Amino acid sequence: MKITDAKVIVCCPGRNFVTLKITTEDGIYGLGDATLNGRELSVASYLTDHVVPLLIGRDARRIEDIWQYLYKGAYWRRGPVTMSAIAAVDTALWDIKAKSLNTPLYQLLGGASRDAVLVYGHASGGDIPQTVEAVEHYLKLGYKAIRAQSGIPGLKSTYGVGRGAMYYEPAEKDAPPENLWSTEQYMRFVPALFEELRKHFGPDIHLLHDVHHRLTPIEAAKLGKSLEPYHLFWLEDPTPAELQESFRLIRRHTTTPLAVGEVFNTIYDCQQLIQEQLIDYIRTTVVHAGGITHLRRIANLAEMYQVRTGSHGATDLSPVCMGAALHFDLSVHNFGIQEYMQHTDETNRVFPHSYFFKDGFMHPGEAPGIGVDIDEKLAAKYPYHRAYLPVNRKLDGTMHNW
Ligand code: CS2
Ligand code: MG
Repeated sequence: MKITDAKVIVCCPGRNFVTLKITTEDGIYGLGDATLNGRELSVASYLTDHVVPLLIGRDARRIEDIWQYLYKGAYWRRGPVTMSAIAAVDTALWDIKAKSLNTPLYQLLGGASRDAVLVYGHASGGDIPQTVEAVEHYLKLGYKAIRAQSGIPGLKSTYGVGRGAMYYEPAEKDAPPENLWSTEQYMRFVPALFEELRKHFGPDIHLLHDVHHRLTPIEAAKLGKSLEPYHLFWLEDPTPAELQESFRLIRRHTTTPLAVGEVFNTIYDCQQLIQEQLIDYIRTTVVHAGGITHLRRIANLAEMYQVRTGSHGATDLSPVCMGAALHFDLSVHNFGIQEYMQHTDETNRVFPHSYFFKDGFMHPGEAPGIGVDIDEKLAAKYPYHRAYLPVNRKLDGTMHNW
């Protein structure tokens, strides 16, 4: 089953997406997400200029060999651009293989390990009452797990706090916005937010919180400890994780479960975190961590150490990634939870899909392959628009973590 064509489609139905479409000699095609928020065109070029010429004529069924060929053959290993490009090829090849066998992808990954996939949604507000309202809204929609973020009194803008009820978008067009940060104000505020949420909603709902890598290990340890009475499902990215051993310090002080990994791109980024059992959930994704093939490797390592998966699923991961992620989630034994930030209607129209949400759970659907398509004509009506993630400064103007 020779690959006859591979092309990169860049579009911006509200936000930028990079999609790889691989076609085979018998007319079957597969899709892979290659979106790297704020650096989209570098992956598009990596694919078009360096990878696509190597794919033409290759047997699309040799998924593992093509993965190794692209990873080892490049000489330059790892990194978000390389691994997102490899992920796109890998996802498209799994899509092709499942379509050619006329089966939904999860059946090739060992079949369903559960009936449906638990997801969490994003509730946020400018202050505590607005965040309470947002959580209430998600509960009404049927969500069983909700991430709560709130604006901090005295700080003009806070990352991760949405401007619309459902379609929060982290990147902004043309130039990176600048947010202001105060660790002291944040650390005082967050326990009060969760105290209020537990008062309103009781002990049963799963509550999550994302720190966005903003604290030092000892600050993170203190925050985790102060949140213990509110028994969070997880505390995410408490500190930057380049130094995996920093999690030892956090772990020593708190039993609040920890989730890390949305910015990781290989198993080597989380090897120590997993093997020393320093985290509870690994958040690597299909698109940024080398595709289904590499994500399964990470999940298998994690399973040995009782670490569960909790893949990143923000709106900058396209519906192609979401579809692939749901097949992975449904099949992998040590699944924990999947993030689900809903895409806009215009994005959903460009990427028609079989996956669906019901009562707090999602399912990839039974369409052959990953069950996500692209309407190329419609995509062409939304040209690329340069956009960036915000940067974060302390009150005195110093650049802060992330
Ligand atoms: C966030 C994201 O979803 C999350 O957990 O951390 O908003 C993340 O910052 C963006 O996806 C970055 O592109
Ligand atoms: Mg996050």
